[in-house]
Amino acid sequence: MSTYPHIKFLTSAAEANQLAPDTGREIAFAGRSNSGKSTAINSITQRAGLARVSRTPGRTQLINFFELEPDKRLVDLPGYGFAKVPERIRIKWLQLMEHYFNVRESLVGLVLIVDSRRGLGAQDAAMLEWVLARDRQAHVLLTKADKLNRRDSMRVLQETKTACEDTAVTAQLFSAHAKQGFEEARSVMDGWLSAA
Ligand SMILES: Nc1nc2c(ncn2[C@@H]2O[C@H](COP(=O)(O)OP(=O)(O)OP(=O)(O)O)[C@@H](O)[C@H]2O)c(=O)[nH]1
Ligand SMILES: [Mg+2]
Repeated sequence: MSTYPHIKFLTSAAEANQLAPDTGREIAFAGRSNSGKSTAINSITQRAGLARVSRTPGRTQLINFFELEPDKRLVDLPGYGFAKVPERIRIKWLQLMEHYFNVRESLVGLVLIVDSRRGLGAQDAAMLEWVLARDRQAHVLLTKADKLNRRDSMRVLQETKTACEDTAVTAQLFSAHAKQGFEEARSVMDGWLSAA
């Protein structure tokens, strides 16, 4: 299974006109601020420090593009749901995300990052609706599973699956710290990137 040996940072976009060329296939990572998006990208690609891990929630206000190989990309989307973000930043985020999801032909799937201690929230559900409405795939990573005991982590996984049961959305437990769920995530992503 691929661990993407040639992955490299491609470009950052703060504005709609700065997106990477819309060719080939790409997978976007989205989630609340501080849910563990950048950490998940680093873990799945086995490249510590590739996507910056923030100490201050909400720091990543850019769309960051990483190239796995020519015409295959991962995209780290700016987080949402951070209470202290000013209204004008929130509106800008919404406009940039709407633009991205509306125009992006190369987007094949969304990896939705959800802190397993919080579970799926209203904004996460809205994100899933956006991608499902555009006939894209979606997979939920319930991160920081190392913070829960086995019983609680199984409960949140089951609740997430139940919430998504009428859709094609899949879900799994994930922990960067415990190195849990990397292969499962990679195999979902490889399937999306290689499908005809
Ligand atoms: N215990 C534990 N902590 C984690 C895990 N993954 C991420 N974290 C921590 O969660 C915090 C946020 O991680 P990031 O990867 O920066 O989260 P993000 O979603 O990219 O955050 P923004 O870019 O600010 O939206 C960091 O302090 C990480 O060390 C995990 O699997 N287990
Ligand atoms: Mg980040």
